[in-house]
Amino acid sequence: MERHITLGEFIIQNQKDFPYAKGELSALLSSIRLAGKMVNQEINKAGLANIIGAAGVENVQGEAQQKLDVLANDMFISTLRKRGEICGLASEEMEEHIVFNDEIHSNARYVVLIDPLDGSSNIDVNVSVGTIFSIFRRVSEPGTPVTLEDFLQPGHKQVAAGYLVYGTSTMLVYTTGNGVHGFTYDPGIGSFFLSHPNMRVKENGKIYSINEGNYVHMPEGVKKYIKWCQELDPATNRPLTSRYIGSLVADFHRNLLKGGIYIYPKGTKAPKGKLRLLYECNPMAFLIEQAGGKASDGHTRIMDILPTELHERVPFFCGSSEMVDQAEAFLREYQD
Ligand code: P6P
Repeated sequence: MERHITLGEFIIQNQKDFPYAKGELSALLSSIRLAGKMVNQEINKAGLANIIGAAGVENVQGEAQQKLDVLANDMFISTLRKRGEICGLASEEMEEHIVFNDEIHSNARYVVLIDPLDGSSNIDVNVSVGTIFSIFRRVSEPGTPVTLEDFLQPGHKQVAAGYLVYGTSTMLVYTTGNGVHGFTYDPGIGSFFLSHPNMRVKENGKIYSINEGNYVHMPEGVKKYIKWCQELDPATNRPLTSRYIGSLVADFHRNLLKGGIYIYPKGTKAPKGKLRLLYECNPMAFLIEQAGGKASDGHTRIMDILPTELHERVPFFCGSSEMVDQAEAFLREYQD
């Protein structure tokens, strides 16, 4: 039986997808693959080992930091540092970006932004969590220490983005601007195999994904969109289905496969929304656009937003293009 191609073989076969790179981007994706395998192993053990539960410290978001958050962050930093491809890294778990400014790294051409373990509050209840990454070419001069400006680039400058979803199976899904490709991990062999080549999201879908517990805090246009989703109208395949896992990577991945929209709007509780532009919304926006979908803050294309702060939040509407268009129409109608 013909076996599937591995991630490593796929990267080699598609070197042409990595413009300008002399193999650096390929090596970078390979180190993310390695770190993903290590995190996956820890997550699978979490139910048994004593690393479950809060680490007793708070991260920059003021959230109780799960031990696996800390572990995942450390694993990605140490794995990425060992390869000479990046000159700096920013993470949800750290207030400031870190500079790799020894001789080898300060001449590297890429920076990585990462949410090492998104949805980590779900770990203790055995719900899928994920790692999200975003890769840019540096804008500062090689040979000099990386600067904040290297990280504050608009999403359309990304050279690669992707996620690992640690679920019933572990998958790595990424894009370099040449389509979206999904790889499923076989722990018995220790390799990721191409299982979802050229992933495309349906233009329209039946699933809307939003935390309706925040309904009273939402803008009027979002409330109207939710009610529209729930109306009985067979002609437009309504009512839709509500699915909300509370883990962005898991909700996004399901919508990518089945069609749907994920919304985290602004609200009185969260004036700018909850999700982070740089290491959650931008990478997911790159992926969904490469799969034929859309991502906006309700008005502006996510990847056109010029970042001003490392941890800035934005409202997030992402998924099937016709569903994002419909939600945006309600926001315009109610001037939200
Ligand atoms: P809420 C996890 O904390 C996260 O960043 C996303 O993974 C998830 O979609 C969202 O927040 C859940 O937030 O407020 O609905 O619990």
